[in-house]
Amino acid sequence: MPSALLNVMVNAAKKASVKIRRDFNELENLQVSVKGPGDFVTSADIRTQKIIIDELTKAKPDWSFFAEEKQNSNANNSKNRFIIDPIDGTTNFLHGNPNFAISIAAEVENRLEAGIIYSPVYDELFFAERGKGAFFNDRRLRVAQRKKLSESIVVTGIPHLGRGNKDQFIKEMEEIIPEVSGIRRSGSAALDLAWVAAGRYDAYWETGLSLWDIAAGIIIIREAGGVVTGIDGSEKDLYNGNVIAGNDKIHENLLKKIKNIYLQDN
Ligand code: 2AM
Ligand code: CA
Repeated sequence: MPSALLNVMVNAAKKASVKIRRDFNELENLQVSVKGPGDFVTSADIRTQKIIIDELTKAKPDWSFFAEEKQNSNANNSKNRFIIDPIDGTTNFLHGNPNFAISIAAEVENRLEAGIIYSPVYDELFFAERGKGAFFNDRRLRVAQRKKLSESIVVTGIPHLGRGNKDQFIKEMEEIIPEVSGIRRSGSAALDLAWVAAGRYDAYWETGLSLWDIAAGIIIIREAGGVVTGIDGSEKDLYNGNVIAGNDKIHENLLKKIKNIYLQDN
């Protein structure tokens, strides 16, 4: 049975999604406008976040928020907070690509207690609570059980104009390409983590993220029996937005390959 806290988070995401889907369908018309869809998307992000925060505040008025569009709203001394990305995969959204999601995590006494990732267009909900397992809609989630990188599909982020370390990424690719069954790039860190939890990907790594991109995914992966750490293997590096995730064996194998490259450059 999902807890009251989880229900509040799911309801907030679903309420915001009604508007997101409407905005997503409007994008087609905006592509042809002179100004283009960029500003519209920014305001879609802000509007979505407001709906989510308003809903969460009704249920938990004394909690604080750590969220992409306004980094520390309601800043108080609360040890309880929601960590929110209203639209993770904004570039996909902007291009009419449905691969984006709402990500909401709840931290109680400074520890991750619950996480949800909801994709409004696919209508897929991934969620977890500490000690209660991870779920996809009503089904229990398990990470994939493959033990060899040679059988694995791994997903990552790719540097692009204005973001990321190209040289580091190319070194990583030289290591990883000859080892794996496939490499993917989806554009939403939250969905990448959810899909690793669901066994659709065997592993994921990416650097330079923010906590709101990954907080819900961290608890969902762990409750699905997976391992997620920073790229130096630590929890601190994970909370700095550098992520590697998979089942224990694949995580260990991938970490061995990526860690040294990462440490040379950081
Ligand atoms: P966003 O869509 O909410 O911006 C894509 O590789 C992932 O990186 C997405 O989850 C994306 O989140 C995130 N991302 C894009 N730009 C970022 C930035 N400047 N800092 C942190 N994360 C970013
Ligand atoms: Ca994001």
